[in-house]
Amino acid sequence: MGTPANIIAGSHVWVEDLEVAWIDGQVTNVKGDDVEVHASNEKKVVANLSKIYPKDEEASPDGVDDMTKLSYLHEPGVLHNLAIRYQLDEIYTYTGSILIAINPFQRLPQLYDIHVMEQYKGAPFGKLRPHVFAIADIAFRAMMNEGRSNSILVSGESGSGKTETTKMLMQYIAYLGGHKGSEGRTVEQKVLESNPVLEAFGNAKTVRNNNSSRFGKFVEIQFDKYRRISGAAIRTYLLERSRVCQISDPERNYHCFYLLCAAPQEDIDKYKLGHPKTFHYLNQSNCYELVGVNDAHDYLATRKAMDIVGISQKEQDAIFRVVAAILHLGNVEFAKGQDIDSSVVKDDKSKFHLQTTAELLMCNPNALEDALLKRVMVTPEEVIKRSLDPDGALVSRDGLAKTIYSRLFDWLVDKINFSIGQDPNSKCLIGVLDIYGFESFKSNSFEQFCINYTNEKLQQHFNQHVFKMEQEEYMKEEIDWSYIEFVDNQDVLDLIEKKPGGIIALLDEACMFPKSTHETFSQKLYQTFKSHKRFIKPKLARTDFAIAHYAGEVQYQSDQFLDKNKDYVVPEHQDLLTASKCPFVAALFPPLPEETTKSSKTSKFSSIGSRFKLQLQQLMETLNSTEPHYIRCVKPNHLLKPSIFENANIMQQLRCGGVLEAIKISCAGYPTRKTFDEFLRRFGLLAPEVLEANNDERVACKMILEKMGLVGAQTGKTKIFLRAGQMAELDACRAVILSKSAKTIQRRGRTYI
Ligand code: AOV
Ligand code: MG
Repeated sequence: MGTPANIIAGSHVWVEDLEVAWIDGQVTNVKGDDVEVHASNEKKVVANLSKIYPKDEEASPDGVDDMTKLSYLHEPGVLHNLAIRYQLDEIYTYTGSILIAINPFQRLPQLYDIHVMEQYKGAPFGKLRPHVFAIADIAFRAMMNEGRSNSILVSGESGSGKTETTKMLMQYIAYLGGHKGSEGRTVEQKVLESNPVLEAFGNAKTVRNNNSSRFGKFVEIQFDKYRRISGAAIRTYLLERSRVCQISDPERNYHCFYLLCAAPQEDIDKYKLGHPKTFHYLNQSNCYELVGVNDAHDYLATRKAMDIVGISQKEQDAIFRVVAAILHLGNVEFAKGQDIDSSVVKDDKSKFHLQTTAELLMCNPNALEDALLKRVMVTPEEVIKRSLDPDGALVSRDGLAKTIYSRLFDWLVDKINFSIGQDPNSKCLIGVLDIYGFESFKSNSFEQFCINYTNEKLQQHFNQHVFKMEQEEYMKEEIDWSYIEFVDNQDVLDLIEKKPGGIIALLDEACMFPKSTHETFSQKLYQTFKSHKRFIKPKLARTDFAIAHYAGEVQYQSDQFLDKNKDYVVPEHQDLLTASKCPFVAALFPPLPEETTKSSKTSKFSSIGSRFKLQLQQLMETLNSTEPHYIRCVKPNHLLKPSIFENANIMQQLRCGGVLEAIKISCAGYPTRKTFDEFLRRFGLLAPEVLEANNDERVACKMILEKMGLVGAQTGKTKIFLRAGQMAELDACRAVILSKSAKTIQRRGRTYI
């Protein structure tokens, strides 16, 4: 970001530091390209001139609310500005029209109460302190004024505050477009209450976040012609299924399991529950409780939220019965049977849990045992029952648990959507996207692959919006503009999703070919992408592969990729549950159409990766038809504690999210543009004489700009391009004129406005 100018002895500067990213100091000597700095931690540092940035000594001690107002725009300046604001509990900062939100890790209720909402309603952008409400307000007003759909994209790494931010956005949108004063369950109430329900079943404690969303979510709020909320649709993406059966310390399984174990005694007895410690699916980790969370209270709260979103008592009972059944199912263990490679239910304890699972799912216990232990093989000659060995039975058990849980989650989403209702006549909507952030763990599997793929897609959308579209537009309009370069990530996306030949396509191929293993799959990847810039074969790994993502390199373990990509319900499990006496359970497993059951069971599979890719494509199409707004959430520290601002870590997040490039572009460019016609309709009243003179539109716009003395604004071929802040200036003048004329009209005894 710009090389330093005029660095001499005595200059106040920022210099790179391994520990705190950037440290300030004063130059003591300059020798050629070497600069000697006396840093504020009393250390002497010698650094190359290109690594030194000037520090603004005149800068306000409280920082600036929009980075584009910084006089020196560079990484240390941006970071320092965020740091001083964060210490003052100013967690929001703009960079042009993008909002940066730094997780406070403490409740700040005064920041979100109803009075604050009132203030932001209709307030010109930039007039009040930066806020999520301001972003929701522009989206809402843009929709009102232009009749166009808008979307708000919330991104950031795990634990950075996306879900909390989304909740505030929804609350504010409900406040703006809600049915004020109406009794009962309004659309917006149902939308808001869908949160605790989906969180209970789709969120869990991870090492990064005590309430981590393990699914992606896009909420589409529909408005009627009076711009009131008339419907909503919630789309979810790829719930992490493996968590149901496998967790590692100190993480937890999905919240609903612990809530249910803390239910009132009556429910505990009904479902034969006990302490979470007694269940295998929960006791693989030693974490049972969350600080500040009361599971007993949350159980009741979840049921109340379920009431509001329209889930009946009967359905609620069935839902929790299924949740309990999964816990019992996880406790069924297996031992070697008499025949080779066969297995039996291990002991009385396991038999009890098997019996209880069958009771709760209302299916035949013998049929359940068979479904867990045996597979039916159909050969041209005969139908034979083959036994599974204890390991096979364990896989079968966990597969069943995962399938039931993911069907349950999908049922909840469908039910909520049905109960909220869609407005088929709605012409405009506001979409809010809260999707899992970029993940890179020690061990990364298919889930991380899909999550990071999603983030690549969104990053491209962001790039396209902020970078490509700006530049293309400037070039098209032939206005003065010097090209700013940025790194596009299309090559990573090609690597993953290209058809044929991308990783997902190769994975599908491997899944369809019965002899494939993760070894053959990895070999195929190594061969195919030998010279791909974004694909890396790690030196010491035999089957791992790495991708150079926009946010950094991630190494994936391929061993479960094939299994996890197969959305395949074992026919025995399917038949068992279709036959359940409980209509709720049976409905989770509708009978398969004739055709699929007849065709060969091994070669047909439905690919999770390909379906996910399709879902993402659809999401992108929806987003592309809207006017996007971006909120970048930042996680200030890994301890999840207030007031700790880890410089290097935050710098990395700003870099990954493209925030630094976006700042540069929005500063250098023209963040506001209006067609001549739009501009004249809005600002013609600033110069009525220009309109009266019947000038050509372009000339008229130019004359208005000149009259208002806007320096730097440009007139393109079809549009006016304004520098940051100029729109607000014009709006302020317009407001003065409007209020004057309103007064005149009122004085005449008639009120129009
Ligand atoms: P995420 O959605 O970005 O992570 P969350 O929104 O769940 O992150 O935020 C994590 C935690 O940070 C919350 O549980 C709160 O304790 C705290 N927090 C975040 N934003 C605020 C706020 N504005 N005010 C107060 N506390 C906040 V993930 O879903 O893991 O990618 O998968
Ligand atoms: Mg979340």
